[in-house]
Amino acid sequence: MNGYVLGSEDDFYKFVNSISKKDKIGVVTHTDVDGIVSGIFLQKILEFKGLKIEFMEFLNYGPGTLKEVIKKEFDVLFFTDWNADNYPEDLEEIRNKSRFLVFDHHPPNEELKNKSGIIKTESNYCSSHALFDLAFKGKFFDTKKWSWLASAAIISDYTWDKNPDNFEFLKSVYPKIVKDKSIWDSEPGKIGKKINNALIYYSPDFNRIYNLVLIKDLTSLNRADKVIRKEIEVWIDKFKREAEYFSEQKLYFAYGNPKYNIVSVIASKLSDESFRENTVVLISDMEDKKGFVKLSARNQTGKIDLGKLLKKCVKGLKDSNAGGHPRAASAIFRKKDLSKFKENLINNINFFI
Ligand SMILES: [Mn+2]
Repeated sequence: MNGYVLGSEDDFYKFVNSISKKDKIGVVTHTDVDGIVSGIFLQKILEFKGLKIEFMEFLNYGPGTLKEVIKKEFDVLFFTDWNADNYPEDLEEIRNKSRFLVFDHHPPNEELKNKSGIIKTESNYCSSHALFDLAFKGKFFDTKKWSWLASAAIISDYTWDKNPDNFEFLKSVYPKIVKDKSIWDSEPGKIGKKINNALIYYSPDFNRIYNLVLIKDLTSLNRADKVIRKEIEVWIDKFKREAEYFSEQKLYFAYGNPKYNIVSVIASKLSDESFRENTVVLISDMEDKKGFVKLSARNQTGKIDLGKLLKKCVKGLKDSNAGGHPRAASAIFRKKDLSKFKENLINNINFFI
C-alpha cells in the first residue's frame, strides 16, 4: 500500500484547517509534471476551504534557489513535490518567519534535525497522487473529473511500475492500459509527455502551462510538444553515439548542450529504452547559472541508490547540491569541478551497488 514515511494524512488536514482566510499563502512547486499537477490539486483543495493562493513559484533545484522566495511576503508557505529539507538553512529561515508545510515524496534528508512541518510520502507515491487521494477522502473536489491528470503525473514520475497500487489506480481510470513500455503511448502517457515538453519549451514561463492545464486546455500545448519531441530524438542519437562507457562501473557518461532543457528527459529515455542495466549520467551547462553544470542520473535496476551516490560525489565541492530518488537523481556543481566529480563517481559508484 502507498504510505507516508514522515507525518501523516491527518497532519495535512490539520494544517490546512488551521489556515485562516487572512493568511497570505505561497506555494513552491517543482517545474515538472508532478510539480504542476500537485500544485493544481493543492490549489483546488485550498479553494474548497475558501483559501486563495497569493503566489505560486515554479522552482528548479539548485544552490540559493530558495533565497528569492524567502524575501516574499507570506504567512503560510507550501512546498509540493519539492524537497525543501535538502536546504536546511533556508528552511530554518522560513521556520523563523512563517508557518510552512512541505508535502513531498523525495527521500527525507537524514541530516535534517527539526522535522516538524514536513510530510513525506514514499518515493513511489508521487505528490500529485497523494494529494489526489487526500482530496478524494476529504471530498474537496470532484476527483473523478481529474483522474486523467493524476494518471499523467503517475506515469511521468515513473511510479506506475514500482508499486502495484499505482498501476491499479491507472487501470481503474484506463481499463485497457498495459504495464509495459507502451504506457508512454497511452492517453495519460501522452498527456504527461505533452505537459512536460511544453514546460521545457516555454521555460521559465511555467505559469503559462499551469494555467492552461488548470482549464484543461491541452490543445494549446501541441506546437511546443512537437518541437521538443523532435529535439529529443536528435539528442538521443547524439548522446548514444558520444557517451563514454565505463564497463567496470556499467556507466554511460556524456556531456552536451541541447538548445532546450531536455537532458533529464533524455537520461530517462536512454535508461528506460537502451541502457536498462546501466547507470546513465548526462551533464550540461546551466543556462541560468553561469559557470555551473547540472547533471541527471538514472538507473532502472533498483540496485543502486543514486540520490545517496550523488550526495557522496559532490561532497566537498563548493556551491554544490545533489539529491533525488534511488533510480533518478540530479546534482549541480561548478563546471570547473567536472573532472573531480567524474573521478568521485567512478571511484564510488560500485560501493553503492
Ligand atoms: Mn515528483
